[in-house]
Amino acid sequence: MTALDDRSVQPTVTTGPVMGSQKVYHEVSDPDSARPLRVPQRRVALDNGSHIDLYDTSGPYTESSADVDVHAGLARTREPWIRDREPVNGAVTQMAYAKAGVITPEMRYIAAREGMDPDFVRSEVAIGRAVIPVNRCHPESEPMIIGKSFLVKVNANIGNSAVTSSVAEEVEKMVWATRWGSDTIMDLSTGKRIHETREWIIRNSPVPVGTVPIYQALEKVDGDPARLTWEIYRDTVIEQAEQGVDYMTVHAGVLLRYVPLTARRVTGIVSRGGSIMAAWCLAHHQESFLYTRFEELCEIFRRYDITFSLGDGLRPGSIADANDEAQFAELRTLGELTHIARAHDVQVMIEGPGHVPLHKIAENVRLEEELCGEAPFYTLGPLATDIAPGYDHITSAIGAAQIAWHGTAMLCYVTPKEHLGLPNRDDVKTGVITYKLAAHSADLAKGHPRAQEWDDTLSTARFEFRWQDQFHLALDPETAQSFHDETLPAEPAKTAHFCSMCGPKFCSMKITQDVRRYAEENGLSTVAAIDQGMRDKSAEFAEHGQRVYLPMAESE
Ligand code: IRN
Ligand code: FE2
Repeated sequence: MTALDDRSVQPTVTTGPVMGSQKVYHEVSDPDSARPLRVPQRRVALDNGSHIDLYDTSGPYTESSADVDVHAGLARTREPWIRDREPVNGAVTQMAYAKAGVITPEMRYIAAREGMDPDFVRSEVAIGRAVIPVNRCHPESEPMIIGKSFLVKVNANIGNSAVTSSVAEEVEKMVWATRWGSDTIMDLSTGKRIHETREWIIRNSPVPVGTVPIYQALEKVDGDPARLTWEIYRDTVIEQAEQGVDYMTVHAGVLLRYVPLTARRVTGIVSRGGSIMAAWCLAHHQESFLYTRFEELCEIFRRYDITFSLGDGLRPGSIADANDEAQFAELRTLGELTHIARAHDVQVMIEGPGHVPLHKIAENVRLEEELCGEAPFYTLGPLATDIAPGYDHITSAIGAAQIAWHGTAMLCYVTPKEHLGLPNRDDVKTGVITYKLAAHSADLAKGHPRAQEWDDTLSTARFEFRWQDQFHLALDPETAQSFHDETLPAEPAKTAHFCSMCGPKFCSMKITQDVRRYAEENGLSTVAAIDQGMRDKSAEFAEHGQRVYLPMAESE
C-alpha cells in the first residue's frame, strides 16, 4: 500500500449517499466458508412507507458516514476467499472452478446481487457464456458478472492522455463513474505516470478495472509501433497483472493479411490498439506477436485470473464501413482465440463495434455468438449514425439499447466528447447515465426478473404525484429534481482548442493515414500488389513513414 503514500497526490473524491438513497448490505451466507457475504444495495425509501433495493456499484463511497481514506485503499475483502481455496487442475480461475463444479464465494455473491441461483451462475461461467473479471491481485473489488443472462453491464473509460488531466482527477472520475452506476471502468491512460495512476485507481476501485496494455507498451518505446516487441509487451502485461488489472483488451485478431481489407474504407482503422498492431505488422511483415504468442499470454492470464477482452482492432469507424470484410475476418480470428483461451480455463469476452446502422446490428450479435461460442459480447455503442458529433452519447445509446436487446452483455459508454476530446467529470456522468438507461431498456425487453420492478415503482410514484419518490427513484435524482424545481438551463462553457482525446502519439486516424500513404506511394492498389509490396518493401517502410516509424535496425 506504500504506493499510495505520495502525499502530493490529493484526490478529493465524492462521498455520501446518492440523493434520497441509502446504502444497505444484504448478508448472504456462504455455506462452504461459513463466512457472511455482504452484498451492497442502493435502498430508496418511499413516502408510502415501502422501499425498493436497487443494484449498486458505488462501493463504500456512498455509505452515509463515508470518509474513505484514498491513501489507505479499500478493504481487501476477497483476500481470505482467494487464500483459502486450492487450485483445481492446476488453475485458480473462476472458469476452472466452475468447470469443476465448485461454486466460489464470488459466484454466490453475484447470485445474490442479480437475484439468480448460484449454480446457474456457475454453469454460465463454466460454458464461457458469462465472465467474472476478478484478478487475484485486486481483492478490493466487489464481484460482478458479465453475460447475456444477467443484467446488461456498463463500462466507463477514464484515463489521462499525454496532454491533459492528473492522477487525482482520474481517481475522482473512477469514484464518480461508479457512483452513477458504471459496472467496470477502464483506465486508458497514455500520458505521464501511467503506472501510478493505475495503482491509485485499482486500490480504490470497488469495480473491476480493465486496461489496454499495448498503450503502455507503446509509451515504453517512445510511441514508435515498429519498436514494440513481445518481450516489452509481456513485461507490461505482467506489471499490470501484479497491480490487479481484472481484464485486458488484446487486439490479437488484427492479422497482417487483414490490413489490406481496410484500404478502401471510409475511415480506415479507428481502433488505437488496432492501428498500432497494423503498423507493427506492416513494419515487420510478420504476423502479430499478440497472435503468435497467444498461448503464452493465456498462461499469464491464467495465473492471475485475468479475463481476455479480445479487441476489435478492425471495428468500423463509420456507418459506411459497418459489417465489412475486415471486421468479420477479425471476428473469425477472435473466435479461434476464444477456444484456445477456454482450453486454458481463461475467461474471454469479445469486443464489438463501433459505428453500425440499426438494420445491421442483429447480424453482429448473431455472428459473434456463432463464431465465438457465445462468449459475452462487449460493444462500443454502436453509433447508429455519424451525423451528430457532440451528441454521440445519444447516437450510440440508440445502437447500444438495440444491440443489448439482441444479447450484448456489456456496453462501453460513449460520452458527448467522443471524436472531439477527453471527457471531463460531467461528461463521465452523462455517459454513464445514458448507458445505464440503454442497458436497463434492454434488461426490460429481455425480461430480467428484477428489471421491471424499478419502472413500476417509479411509474406508480409518478401517477400518484409523489414527486420526491419520483426524484429519488431516478437514475439521476439531482437532475430530475433540479429540472422540476427550476428550468434555467445550465451553461456549458467548454471550449476545445484541439483534440485531447488521444494525444499526439496515439492518434489512430494519423497512423491509418500514414499506412495509406505508404500503400499509395508504392502503387499497392490490388490485394496481390499489396502482398508483393509488403514482401519487397518492408525495409523501405521505415524511411517512407518517417513521422510515425523510426528506422528499423534491420529488415527481412
Ligand atoms: C469496447 C468495445 N470495442 C472497443 N471497446 C473499448 O475501446 C475497449 O474496451 C477499450 O476501452 C477501448 C479500446 O480502444 P481501441 O484501442 O480499440 O481504440
Ligand atoms: Fe468513432
